[in-house]
Amino acid sequence: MRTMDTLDAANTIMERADAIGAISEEPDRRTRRYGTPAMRQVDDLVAAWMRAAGMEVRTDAIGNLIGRYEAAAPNAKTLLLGSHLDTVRDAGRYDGPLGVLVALTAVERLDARGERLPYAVELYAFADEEGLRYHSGYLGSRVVAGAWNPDYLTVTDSDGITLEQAIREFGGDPDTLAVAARPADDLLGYVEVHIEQGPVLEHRDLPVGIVTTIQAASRRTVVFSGEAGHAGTVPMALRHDALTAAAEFVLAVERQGREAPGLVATVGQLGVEPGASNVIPGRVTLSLDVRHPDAETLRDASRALEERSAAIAARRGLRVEWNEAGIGEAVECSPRLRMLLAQAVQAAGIEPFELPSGAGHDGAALSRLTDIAMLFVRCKGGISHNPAESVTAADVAAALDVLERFLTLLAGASNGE
Ligand code: HGY
Ligand code: MN
Ligand code: MN
Repeated sequence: MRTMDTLDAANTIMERADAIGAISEEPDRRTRRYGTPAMRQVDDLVAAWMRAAGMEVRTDAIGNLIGRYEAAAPNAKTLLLGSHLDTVRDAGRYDGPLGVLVALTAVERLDARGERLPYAVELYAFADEEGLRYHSGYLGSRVVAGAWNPDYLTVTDSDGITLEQAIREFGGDPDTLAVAARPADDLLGYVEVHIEQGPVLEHRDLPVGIVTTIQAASRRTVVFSGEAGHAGTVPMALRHDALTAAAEFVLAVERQGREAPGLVATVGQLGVEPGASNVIPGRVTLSLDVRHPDAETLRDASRALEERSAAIAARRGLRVEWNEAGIGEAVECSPRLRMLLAQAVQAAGIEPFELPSGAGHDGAALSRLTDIAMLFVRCKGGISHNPAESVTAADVAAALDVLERFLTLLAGASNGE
């Protein structure tokens, strides 16, 4: 049974998640895109909590918020903790913020006890994990990991604002992003607490689980170009309707996802131009998110879908373009850190259970820089990317308890070096 003060701390985490969740750029749903005033508001709130927890606070060249809690002695190693504060559209309260808040609370409780670890702790509240505004997720953690691609800077959002402008307006410095990577020589690793966003822990009746791998993922846009025309005069047989071609392709994506074992494939966005009820759609842009535990299988599935889209376009007399998007390779979590997490879970009186992550996380980007590990927290019905996302204070207390035990075990295992 968790101690009362851990449960009290978990209740504070829930209250803080509600306070963060109340901040949105849209009046009737929870949305926080990179670089918006809503993100500034959340960063200011979290920065105040970080300072009150005894951390030195700064922001980096892309606007990640970073709190550092010094070690007991100088020249010690550093453990990175973190997650993200941006959201998808119409989001829940916990995807991202829960990880930041559990880590922040663990540091806050160290500070309250006047304790220092033999290593420093740096807490990253990443500025853009979901990629909602610029369609290329993990911008914040890519900068930290040294995986920044300057080509991103010219991408525009739905208002025509380039990422470069957005970074400057957010107080960042686009000119230094390519050299803003965090040095890795002092790192002990990166650990992220995150909701599972799936039903497995609930099914196993476990409050937390340890992540084995983060699956490979690709995100791109596909454009079908046909011929806009008058809805009343162009005979059906003479049309080059971009929307009906896209619709056929969307169903082909679903079929491929259903038929290929372990594959998931999603079209989440679809833009129809010119978008008038009496005009045959001339151009459709759709998003394509494809994932699989194995990157090679993912590449094969993407190739098959590209061929499918070309066949649909040819038969209907249209053109189709695929914009090249990187494939995020599948990422193994560190056996060393997983073993320490398992010991911490066991010591917390919970059965250690390992599971893969279907969702992408900042840890995948940071795995270029250092060893990573993730602790999943059960979420109701596995629902996420949905305002109905929900966790219990008891499970949050379990995660906090496990993280605190992990910090102690890491101190013993590393003694700061
Ligand atoms: O898309 C994902 O898996 C993550 O939520 N960005
Ligand atoms: Mn997330
Ligand atoms: Mn997410």
